[in-house]
Amino acid sequence: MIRGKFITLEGGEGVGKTTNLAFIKDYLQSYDISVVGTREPGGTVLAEKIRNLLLDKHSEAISENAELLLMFAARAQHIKHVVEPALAQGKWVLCDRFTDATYAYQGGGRNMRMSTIEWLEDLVQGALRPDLTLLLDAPVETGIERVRERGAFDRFEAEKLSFFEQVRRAYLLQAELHPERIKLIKADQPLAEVQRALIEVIGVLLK
Ligand code: Z5A
Repeated sequence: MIRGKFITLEGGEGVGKTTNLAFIKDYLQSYDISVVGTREPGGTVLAEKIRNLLLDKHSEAISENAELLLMFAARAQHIKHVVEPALAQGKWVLCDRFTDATYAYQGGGRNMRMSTIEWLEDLVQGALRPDLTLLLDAPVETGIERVRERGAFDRFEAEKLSFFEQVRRAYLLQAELHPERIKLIKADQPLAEVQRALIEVIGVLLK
């Protein structure tokens, strides 16, 4: 059995990850590829419970270390029960956020050490890395404006503008560090243009 491909979608709030995951899934299925769409944090029953712990606002502040470890605890469950089994069965896995989000939010946003994240990445993932990462990039204000229309903010969405600027910078740094894997897509253009760019990049994997 040929192992499937692992594609991740990344970017700040409201850049269009969820919208475009559905679009890419349909596109790949039109090529008779079996696709599993999933997300992080989450993707399994236990990991979705951890997601709720991470996104809900609590009276007790979550420490930065607890936040980082909960992200990787959810990821360990997700890899073991969803990602690895699907790839081994030859399915393609499309994931809304993965470890680049940890580098961006916990590393960039919270100023945590990148070397600590690297250590956890090796521990939890072993050799697993995405085959392709689509980084949707737009000015922070554009994404926030889109998300604002949705109403109530979660624990991350309630952060200050400067936090999201740091997240964006850290994502762009990840793209510079891994140009083979991470493809930058300009997300502040009409959806049809974004999707044209996505198809162009994904086409390389289909060849
Ligand atoms: N987090 C972390 O800290 N560390 C980690 O390791 C991981 C995650 C894995 C949950 O993520 C939180 O977890 C997240 C980071 C943290 N923090 N926050 N906030 P999430 O993925 O659930 O949260 P999100 O980024 O806020 O997702 P989102 O708000 O759903 O954004 P999106 O999926 O990128 O956007 P969308 O829902 O597809 O689109 C938003 C709206 O814009 C919608 O109305 C679309 O129709 C519209 N849209 C999309 N594209 C366009 C274009 N091109 N033009 C116009 N309108 C558009």
